[in-house]
Amino acid sequence: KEIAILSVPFDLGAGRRGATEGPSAIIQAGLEQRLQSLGMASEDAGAIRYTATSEIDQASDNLKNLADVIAVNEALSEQVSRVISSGKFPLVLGGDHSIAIGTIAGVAQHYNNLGVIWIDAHSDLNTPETTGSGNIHGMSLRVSLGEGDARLTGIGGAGAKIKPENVVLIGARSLDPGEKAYIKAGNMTCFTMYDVDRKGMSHIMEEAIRIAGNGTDGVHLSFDIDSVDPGEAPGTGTPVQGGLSYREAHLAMEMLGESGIVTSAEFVEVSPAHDSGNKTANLAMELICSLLGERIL
Ligand code: DIR
Ligand code: MN
Ligand code: MN
Ligand code: MN
Repeated sequence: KEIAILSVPFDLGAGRRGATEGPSAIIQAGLEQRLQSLGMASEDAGAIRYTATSEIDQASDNLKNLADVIAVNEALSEQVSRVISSGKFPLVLGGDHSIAIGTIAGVAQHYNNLGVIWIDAHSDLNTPETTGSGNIHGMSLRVSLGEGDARLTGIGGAGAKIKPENVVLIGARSLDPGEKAYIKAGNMTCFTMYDVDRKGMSHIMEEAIRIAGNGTDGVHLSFDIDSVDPGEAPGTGTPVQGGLSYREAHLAMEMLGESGIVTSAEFVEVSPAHDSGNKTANLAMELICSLLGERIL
C-alpha cells in the first residue's frame, strides 16, 4: 500500500515551542529513501495549510491557542480522510500531540469501531477542568473520546470518534490526578512503565494488539516520541525519565508491523530545537520504518 506522508508543522497545542520543525527533521533524516529501500512507495503529501490567528493567546487559561488548534485540526481531518479515500495509508508527522484530534477525526470517518494504540509518557486525557497547564496536547485523547470542550469534540463532526474499550495506552509514567481517576474508573487499558518493566514489552504488545484489534475494523497508532527514554529521545518538549528503551520502542513497532492491524499512524512531539544533533528525529524515522516492515534479518 502506498504511504501518504502528511506534515503538520504545528506546536501551539504544547507549552514549549519547537515541534513545528519535527516533520521536516524526520523527512530530512531520510525517511522516503529508507521506505523506498523497503520496497514501499511513499508520497510526500506536503504540509497542512490552515489560516492562523494573528495573536498568540498563551494567557487564555485552560484552552491555550484554541482557535489555532481548531483550525489546524479541521484541515488535518479533511486531508487524512482524503488520503484514506484515495486508498493510501496516512502517515502523519507532528507537530505536538494536539494534532491527534484531527488525525483521529479524519480516520474515524472511515471506521465504525476504530482501535487506538497510544504510546506516550502521558495519557493526554485532561479536560479543561482537570488540566494544570491549559495545553491542548494534554487533552487530545479525551477529546477524541467525545469529552471536553464542544469546539474541540466537534472537529470533523460532533461526538465521540472512538470508544474507551478500544484504546490501549502504553508507556505512561506522568499522569495528572484527573487522568489517573479516569483510567482507574474506566474500561480503558493502560500499560504503564511499571507494567512494561514487570511483564516485558513483548507480552505487553501481544496484549495491546489483542485488545485494540478485538472487534475493531481498523487500528490507529498514535506515537508520542516522549514515550521513549530521554537518553534516546532528548528532542521533545516534555521529556520524562524512565521511558522505553531503544529496543523496547523498536520491538513495539516490529510487532505492530507483523500484526498487520495498523491502518493509520502518527508520530508526534519531535522538537529539533531540544534535540542533540538529529538523534530524536532519526529515531522517529527508524521507528516508522520498523512499523512499516523493516526487520533486522
Ligand atoms: C500534562 C503534560 N499532562 C498536561 N502532557 C503532555 O499538560 O496536560 N502530553 N506533555 O504529551
Ligand atoms: Mn502525548
Ligand atoms: Mn505532549
Ligand atoms: Mn507525551
